[in-house]
Amino acid sequence: MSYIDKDKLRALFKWYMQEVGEILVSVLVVGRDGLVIDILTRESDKLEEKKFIGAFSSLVELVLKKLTHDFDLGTFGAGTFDTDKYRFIFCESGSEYVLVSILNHTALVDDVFPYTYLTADKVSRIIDGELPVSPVIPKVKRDTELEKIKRKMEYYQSKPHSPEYVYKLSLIGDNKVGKTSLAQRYVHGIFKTDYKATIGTYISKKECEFKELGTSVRFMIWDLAGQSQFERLWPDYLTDSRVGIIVFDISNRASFEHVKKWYDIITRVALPHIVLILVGNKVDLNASRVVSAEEGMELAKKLKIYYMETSAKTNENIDDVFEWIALQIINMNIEEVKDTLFDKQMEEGSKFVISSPQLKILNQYFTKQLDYCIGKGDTKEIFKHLDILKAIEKNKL
Ligand SMILES: Nc1nc2c(ncn2[C@@H]2O[C@H](COP(=O)(O)OP(=O)(O)O)[C@@H](O)[C@H]2O)c(=O)[nH]1
Ligand SMILES: [Mg+2]
Repeated sequence: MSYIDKDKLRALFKWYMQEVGEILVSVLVVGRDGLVIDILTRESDKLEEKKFIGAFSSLVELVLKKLTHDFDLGTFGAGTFDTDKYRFIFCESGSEYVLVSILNHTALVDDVFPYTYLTADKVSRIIDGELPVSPVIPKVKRDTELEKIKRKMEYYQSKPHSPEYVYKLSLIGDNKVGKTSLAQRYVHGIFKTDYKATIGTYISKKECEFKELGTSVRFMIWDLAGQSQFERLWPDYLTDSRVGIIVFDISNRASFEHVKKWYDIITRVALPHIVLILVGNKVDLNASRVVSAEEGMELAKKLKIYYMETSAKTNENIDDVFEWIALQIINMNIEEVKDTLFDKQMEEGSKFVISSPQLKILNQYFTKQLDYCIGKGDTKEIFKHLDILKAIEKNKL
């Protein structure tokens, strides 16, 4: 077994416990062989830990047998098990490990599951050790209908967003279309052919910087697991998205046919004015293409969103997708145009403030981006934005 960053694991466990609350009494990572890799209990003394390892060990054979059976069938292993004192959630964490959460017997597992999958995904990446992993577990919102309406009203009444704001960007689409590859390519600049299936969701952060514009847009990227066993968690993970990238694989017809389904899912729970883009990935596989660029365009037009074709493998148009989104956001939030760069001021909570010369650059960006974006040129939306930009520019010069 290679080196495992246990400090990182513990930090992650602490976050997990903090977000779930008192009902989560212990967290363990266990190998497929039943060996405990690490454990954290709420009362952090050795005796307590032994007690939980004991409680767990009595179940280990039974549960691992079931999980092993699921593993062998190639399906995802996650399940609950109740004793009179505790509820256990067993969740596969990579192919070799299981995350075991020991909860108070009164706990409602449905409230805990979104965090469990997040934690399990991070555990597998920490053990993998190849890329940096943040131990931070963000809040996952489980809203009632009323809360949803309240939140939307708050959104309409709230102050405009500053460049300090972090935009929640959700990658959605069928399993295996390349969502994780796209995110990893953009965030880490790499492509691997053996990404483990995402468990629940995977989160990373990235700032899209425009040096010439003196500004940037920060993204928190939520890479959703598209497998249907996570279906009931999708609304929890997608709530509050401000950006959505709907991905399909140009060599997989079914993934294209499911785009509308994904569009409906995200628009139902996202905030108003979500920036959406449709991405046809794997253009390097042109020989086995079964969805034409025209079809992609046509569908995007119908949904009134933009279309781009990418390859996470060859890095084609990857940065452009995110740049395009960031520009949309800047464009939607331009507040004021000052004449020189030196006048540029940034108040707390203000929108993006850019100078006239910068506005020109922004215009250039938009024009450049238009070339990449298939089928966007003739959508009304882009012209509207360009017209607004031109109007601002005219008044100021
Ligand atoms: N040829 C090619 N393969 C890709 C591309 N993007 C992803 N893949 C492969 O498709 C498979 C699924 O990718 P993954 O990112 O895990 O998909 P996800 O389930 O949507 O997250 C992996 O084997 C990737 O290596 C691409 O642009 N071109
Ligand atoms: Mg994935």
